[in-house]
Amino acid sequence: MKLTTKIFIGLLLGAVVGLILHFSAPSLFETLDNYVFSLLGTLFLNLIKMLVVPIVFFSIVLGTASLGDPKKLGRIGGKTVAFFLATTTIAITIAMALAYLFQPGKTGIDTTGASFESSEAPTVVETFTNIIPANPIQSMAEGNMLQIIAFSIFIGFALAMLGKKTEGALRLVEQGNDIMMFLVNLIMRFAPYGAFGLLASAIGTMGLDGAKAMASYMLVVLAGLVIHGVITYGTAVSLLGKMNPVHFLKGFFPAMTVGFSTSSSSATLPVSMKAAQENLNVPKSISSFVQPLGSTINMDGTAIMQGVATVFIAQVYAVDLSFSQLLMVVLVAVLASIGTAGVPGVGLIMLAMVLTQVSLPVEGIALIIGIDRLLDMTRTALNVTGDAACAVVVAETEKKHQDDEESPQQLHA
Ligand code: DAS
Repeated sequence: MKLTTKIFIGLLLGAVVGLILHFSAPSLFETLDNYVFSLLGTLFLNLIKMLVVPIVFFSIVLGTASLGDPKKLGRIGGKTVAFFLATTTIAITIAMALAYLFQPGKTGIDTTGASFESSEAPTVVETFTNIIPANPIQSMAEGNMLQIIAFSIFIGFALAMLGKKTEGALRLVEQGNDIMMFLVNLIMRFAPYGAFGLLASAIGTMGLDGAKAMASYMLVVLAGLVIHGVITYGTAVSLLGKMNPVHFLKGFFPAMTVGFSTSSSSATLPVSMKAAQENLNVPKSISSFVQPLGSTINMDGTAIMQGVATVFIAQVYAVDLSFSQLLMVVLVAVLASIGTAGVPGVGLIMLAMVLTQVSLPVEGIALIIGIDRLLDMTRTALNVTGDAACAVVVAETEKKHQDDEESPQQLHA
């Protein structure tokens, strides 16, 4: 049986058991929650939290190193990275705006009992000044994600500049990243049981309010994905890519369905590149640079989930996020997407990192973990679409250069 099906079953069972116990046997629920549901949920959450720091380190070092020498990155690389950073920032901004507009987390769920340290929010200036870690090992021990990301970018940059001299170290990082991806897949096998425990506990505690909160969270994320896909990518493809957005959508649809069904940008890459080259006339040279890079460092769908989830969890726990904290969420999510590899469930692990950075309880993930696999399918479809939109735009803007570059050859021909 497919893992997705198992997670659905865990999800459904958790919701049903939680609701039945909530209304018919609250005392029995208490006992089961303490010895079964919370145990399963905490185990799963800790497995996820265990991987956050090493995944961020290895994947961002690798993502940055794969950009190569900035000088060699050149025009195409510069345009590609600029497009990725711009669209990811727009994505998370749309996501947080929608979450504030529709307030999915304001469901009156009583979370006053929840205890978590919400450290004093740093000002905007502090946010930027203390990005550079005085002691990277301490940053890792404390889970200071912005500092870990900054340190990882420096290491990746050094690997890119030192090239052959440090190919051994680069190989080591690649293997470290492979180990992390293996562990993500291993942990996701436990997801059905974790989803069951977390959902039974959450629904059993909150009743229908909890179910309503999850449903509204899901709808806001889906709305963000559609708005970003239609407006941001539609505008970029038609204005910059000089392509009819409907033609773009039709041409790339086969890859979107593969992204949806696999929940993995990396697994979808061959189909994404084929669709871009054959249906959207993106030159192979541009497609084979932009799309593999994008499947690693560009995940707008994931950023949208993280933006909505962060505001949603803050609302559920009645935490007012300050402006600098919101800025921090954008920064961390954009920088985190540099490393997030395209495998199922990795966005959820990165969400734990974003929540840590703004001192929100990672336990809040319990509310959304059950339905995350479904959302993972939808956001992966958007992730791969963003890479294709970038390829179309870069290809169009490169045309005038390619004409110039081709004309000398024509003269010699
Ligand atoms: N499943 C990831 C991808 O492949 C996205 C995510 O986990 O958010 O793009």
